[in-house]
Amino acid sequence: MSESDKSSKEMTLPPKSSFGDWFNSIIELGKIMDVRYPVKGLYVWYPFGFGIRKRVYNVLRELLDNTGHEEVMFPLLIPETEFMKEAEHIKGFEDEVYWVTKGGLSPLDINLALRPTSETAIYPMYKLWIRSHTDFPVLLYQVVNTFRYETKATRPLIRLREITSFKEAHTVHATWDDAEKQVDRAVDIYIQFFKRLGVPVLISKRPDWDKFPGGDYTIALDVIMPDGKTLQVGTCHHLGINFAKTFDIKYEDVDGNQQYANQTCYGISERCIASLISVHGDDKGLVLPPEFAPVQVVIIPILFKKNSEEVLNACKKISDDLKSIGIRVETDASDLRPGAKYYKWEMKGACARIEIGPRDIENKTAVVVRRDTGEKSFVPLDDVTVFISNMFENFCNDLYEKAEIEMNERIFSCTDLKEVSSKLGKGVATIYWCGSEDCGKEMEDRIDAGILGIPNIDNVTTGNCPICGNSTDKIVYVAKKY
Ligand code: A5A
Ligand code: ZN
Repeated sequence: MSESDKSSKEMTLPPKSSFGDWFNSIIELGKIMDVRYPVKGLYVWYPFGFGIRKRVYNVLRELLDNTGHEEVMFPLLIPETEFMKEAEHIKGFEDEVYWVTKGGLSPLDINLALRPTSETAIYPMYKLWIRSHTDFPVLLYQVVNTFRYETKATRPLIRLREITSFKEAHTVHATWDDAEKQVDRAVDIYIQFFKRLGVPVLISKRPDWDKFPGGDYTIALDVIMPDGKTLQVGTCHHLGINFAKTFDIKYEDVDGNQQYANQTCYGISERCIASLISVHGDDKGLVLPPEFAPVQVVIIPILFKKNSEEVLNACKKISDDLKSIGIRVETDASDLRPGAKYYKWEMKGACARIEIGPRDIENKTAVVVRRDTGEKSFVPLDDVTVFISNMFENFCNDLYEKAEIEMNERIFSCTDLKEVSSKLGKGVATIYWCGSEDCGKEMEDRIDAGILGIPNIDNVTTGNCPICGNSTDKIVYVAKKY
């Protein structure tokens, strides 16, 4: 038995109500990542976890490819001379950059940054590629690893020093308005993406002091995690012409004049998988929508001396039928007791378990147990395939609806800061805010929590800013943030 098998054998999953411990344990017990790699903030994907990751990113790629984006690949190393060009951008990232300073034993002529994000790698090339208004829109993305020397506590999937699954899109447009429309489209794509994961999100416009360094504004997606804290799972930035000026990205407009290009960028990391696991998982382990479960159905033969061959044959038949319609099935005929097998496959988030024993053979039925609800059905052997495919059709939507109800129960509309404080830790509070930075920051100090931003919902009522007392129709989300 390997070390990791031993350690996970000894571990049991804490209840999800102790979310921090639950999350750390499920990363190991669910075979998502090995956290024992000897560099802080770097983790190793297990094959099972990577199977989930692969399927999640296939969906992300599909959504981008179907909306006119093209995938590319830029270098990991960025020369210091390019990195240092955009003043705001540097200010935002300089504490977080890893530097390569030597080649072998010799110091490099120009130090090289490990990309913390790729604006300064991509935009010098955009300068060369973009010539005319007919080149627009440019819609490129890449899925790469990026490096950020994070100083807050690192955690697998949530705060990494090597982000392994950084999807960044970088788009170029003629006008500011065109770029604004692209930001809206990007937000829509991300909402659809999270819907495919069954994960409801909150959308808000970040306050100016929290926008992307070098951008005009940022729209962010946040997920309310089970402990009531929010996780920023995606961001879409309008970059205006700030980077175009720095990197000299110009195009010839219809009248033959040279203009600076308008740009956007938007990113998603493996935090999307953190939210997938955290929102749906339960006290027994992973719960995954069928699209993302490496093993969708597990068949468990209940074997006694009597009829064991018939039981195995029936299992084989069902397994073949399910495979023929593209379902990922595993038959667990190992020596473990049935209870131990249930435990193992519940932990791994198999969406359905099929049990077949001698009595089932006599009745020509199988027992089918649905992972998320625990619902048990007796299904005629000949109908199992149809039963499973019907179950899977609604599975993700059911998860989404449940999660959406839970999310809405965790949004509290508040009228004063005392009320806000009493709700933080349970979820997100909304409160009026005049919009001034002074009031915003004082509010954050007083409640010891963060402003997420102004939600994209029409607010028709007015109220008073809790700091200056001025009347306003703006409300903000505030929360304890990851
Ligand atoms: N170039 C743009 C897209 C960019 O870098 N935006 S960003 O800085 O906001 O990062 C994009 C997303 O990556 C964030 O919204 C967040 O969800 C995720 N992210 C940022 N730092 C991370 C870290 N250290 N570990 C995991 N995910 C991170
Ligand atoms: Zn105010």
